[in-house]
Parts: sequence; structure tokens; C-alpha cells
Amino acid sequence: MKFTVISLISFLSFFCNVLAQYAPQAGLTGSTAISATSGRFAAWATGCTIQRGFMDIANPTLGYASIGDSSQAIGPADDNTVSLGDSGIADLTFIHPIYNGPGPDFAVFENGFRNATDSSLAFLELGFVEVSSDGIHYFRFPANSLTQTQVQVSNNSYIDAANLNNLAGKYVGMYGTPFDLDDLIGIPGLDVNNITNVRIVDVVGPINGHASLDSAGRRINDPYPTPYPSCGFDLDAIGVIHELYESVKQLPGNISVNIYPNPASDGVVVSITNQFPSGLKASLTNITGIVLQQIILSDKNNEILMGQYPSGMYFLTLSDLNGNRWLEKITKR
Ligand SMILES: [Ca+2]
Ligand SMILES: [Ca+2]
Ligand SMILES: [Ca+2]
Repeated sequence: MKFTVISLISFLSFFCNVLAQYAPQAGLTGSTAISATSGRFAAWATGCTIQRGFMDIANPTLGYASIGDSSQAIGPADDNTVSLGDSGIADLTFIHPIYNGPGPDFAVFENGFRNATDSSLAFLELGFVEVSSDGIHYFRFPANSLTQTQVQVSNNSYIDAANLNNLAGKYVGMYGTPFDLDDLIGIPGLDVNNITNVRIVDVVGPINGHASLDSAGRRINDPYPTPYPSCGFDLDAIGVIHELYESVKQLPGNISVNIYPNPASDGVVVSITNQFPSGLKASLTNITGIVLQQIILSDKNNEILMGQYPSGMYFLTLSDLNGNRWLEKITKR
């Protein structure tokens, strides 16, 4: 009987390794983990509200997760966390919106920890990540979990990050799991260049009963049950990589910008009122984040024609050679 159990575990771990196809745990070659101290973060979440989940979703009489509070999710990653509980939710806000720049745009920090003897394995508690550009409609990153679903992951078992994609908590403490807004381009009602809210939803881990499903309908095997006050996703921080500045009136170096008319009919003029910076780009996107025009600004007055587009809301983004961006909302009559 013991031989059979060992064989099963060997088989499952072999099976997992064959299937593993995503980036491995922090510190291993090919990992996409971003260290909290990497210097890539321009900003951190500034507001957080928490809806706690139960310590055990199947036994509500035990009460709710209770460790930490919303302040633990604000500011730079520091390994101090707030516990969400089974299916608990955290809503995060930021001083400036997040935009879809090259590569990952923000990263989520949890407090998972490594297996002492196998650096590819870690104790991980997972969360779905959703974003919104209006604070009302949220859209979930398509998550993938290839962790086996035959044996329940428990409060003392370890999983392989290489089986996980687009799930917060994939990486150990002080290493952020990156999210790239490219994955959500073209969804009606979401502007990937103006993300105002990020939401974390605890993955409920039982492989039977209250299972959470990934984007392919697979059950996500996440530690369960964990009937403790520290139950569920432990949110440490959200770091912003691509931060959007909302005013284009003033650029660095005392450069003033005037965009008119707004609302517009035939088009808008982008007027630079003094010393002209080189490499300044303007990009016009529609409400779903699709880029309609991209122009290198080469003159003090630059006209962007809009007569061919339907009425509605558009975004004009200016960017400089240092990667800074500024956003102006344009209403087309
Ligand atoms: Ca991106
Ligand atoms: Ca969970
Ligand atoms: Ca924290």
C-alpha cells in the first residue's frame, strides 16, 4: 500500500513536470518574478478596501479571516499582509492610473515561502486579478493552473510556480507576480491605458465542492482547508510599473502643452508653448484601448485628425523619451 502511494506521488510529480510550461519560481532561470527592491516600481497602491472571506467556506460558523487590515496592502511591499479568507476580495486604488506599456504593467505581492529542500516548490496561496477603468466593471486576467487535481493541496504542501499563470501569489514573499495588460486588450468597456482599480479575489482551493476554476474550466488546487485567522490570500502590496500622469498641461523642463478644442469635431491641435522636447509622441486610443494613431510630434503645433471616428470618448496620450506618459480625455462630438 505504501509503495502504491509513493508510486502515485512520483507519477503525479512526473506528470506535473511534463505539463509545467509557465515561468518557474523566483530565483530560477526564466522566472518573471520582480523583486520588491528592483527599482522598476514607479508607485504603489494608495487605497484599499477588504471584504473578508470565511476561514472555511464550507463551515461559516468558524467566522472570517481576521489577520491584518487594509493598511497592510498600501505602500511598498514589506511582507506585512492582510489575509482575505476563502473567496475574500481586496480592491486597490492608486494616485495615478496604470497604463499598458511594454511588458508587465504592475505586480502583486503575497507572502508565500519556499520549500527548504526544493527551490522550485513553495507554499503558495493564490488569487485572481481583475482590473477596471471605471471602478464599476471589472475584467479578470485569464488564469491558468496546471497543478494536478487528484490530491488536495493542503496547509503543509508545496506547489510548482511553473504550473501557474496570471495568478497572484505565484511567487514567494517580496517577489511580485507581474501582470501585462496586453492580455486584456480589445475588451469592450475596459481601457487598458487607464486602469484605475485592481481587485484581488482569493482562489478557493478545494478540488471538490467549492472549487475555483481557471480560464479553461480547470479546478485550481490551492491550499485547503486553512481554517485560521490568516486564511486565504495574504496581500502585501501592488507595485505599479507603468504609471499614467493625468495632466498634460505641464511636462518636465517647464514645457507647457495645450490641447484644443475639446470637445472636438474634426480634430485636435497639440500645441507646445515653449522649448520643444525631442522624441515626444502622441497616441490616440479609443475607449477599448485600441491605438488609432501614433504621431511623433515634430512641430510646436500638431494637428490630429478625428473626423473619421464615431462620436464618443477618446484618449490622447503623450509620452517622452524617459517613458513618462500623460493622458488627456478627448470628447468627439
Ligand atoms: Ca504591458
Ligand atoms: Ca485560497
Ligand atoms: Ca504590505
